[in-house]
Amino acid sequence: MGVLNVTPDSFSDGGRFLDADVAVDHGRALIAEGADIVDVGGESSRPGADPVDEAEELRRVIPVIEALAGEVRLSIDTVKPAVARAAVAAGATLINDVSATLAPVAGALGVGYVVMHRRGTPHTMQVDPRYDDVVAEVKAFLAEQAEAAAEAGVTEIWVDPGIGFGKTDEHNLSLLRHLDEVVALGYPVLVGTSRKGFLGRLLAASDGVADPVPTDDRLEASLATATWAMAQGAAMIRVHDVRASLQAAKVVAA
Ligand code: PMM
Repeated sequence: MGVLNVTPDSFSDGGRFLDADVAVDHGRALIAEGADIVDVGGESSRPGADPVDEAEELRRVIPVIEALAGEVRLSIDTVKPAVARAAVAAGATLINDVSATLAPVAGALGVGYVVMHRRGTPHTMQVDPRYDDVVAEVKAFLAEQAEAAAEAGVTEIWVDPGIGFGKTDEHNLSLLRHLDEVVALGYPVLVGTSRKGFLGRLLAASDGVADPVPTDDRLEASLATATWAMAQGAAMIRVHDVRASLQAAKVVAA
């Protein structure tokens, strides 16, 4: 799954693809690099991000989906029912919902659904997240939500532990360390670690420097975690760097 953020403020690519034509070109580049799915998002979910109103989100994503429909499978990264509906009408066939609230929409529309775990909202999620047992709690949440999605009529259900969404670096690492347990729930697993903050901090700590390694210098770390996730059984990885990730995927598959 290649990431196409049509936002001014996403953490690694904010502002780069805000113009619809530029976004469509980038989507085509992701397809050329081998993406099976392009995940179009118009509202940043990074820690501290401000919500976007519905009209603006629609204005960002719908022309891009319309332009790319028919060229690749499209998913819509949104938490708003109206945006999900319009995106599906425009050609998206997968709803990627970081709020875990849109299963009824996916069920009614007959499209696939990604249920992701998060704690809090972008404004609150990184304020002292705590769990008694992060792996057990995330697994229980995903199992419950996936069952609810099935009851809502969704027939294609993905689960995602939500790396970076209301989790400390240690929580993220625990979830990756025990990803096989998430896979054992029996649903196809999606994992997104690409360029995320914990990688920048982990590399900086290892180098003994204070500032996190910048987003554009996290490719190798992203590939390491994607490779790990695939080896643990993840069925899909959500990435910015499609070509390199696909090469890693081919080697893991072999
Ligand atoms: N991460 C981001 C956005 N959407 N969706 C899913 N299912 N899983 C993720 O890990 C995820 C997501 C944040 O990354 P971005 O700002 O680069 O899009």
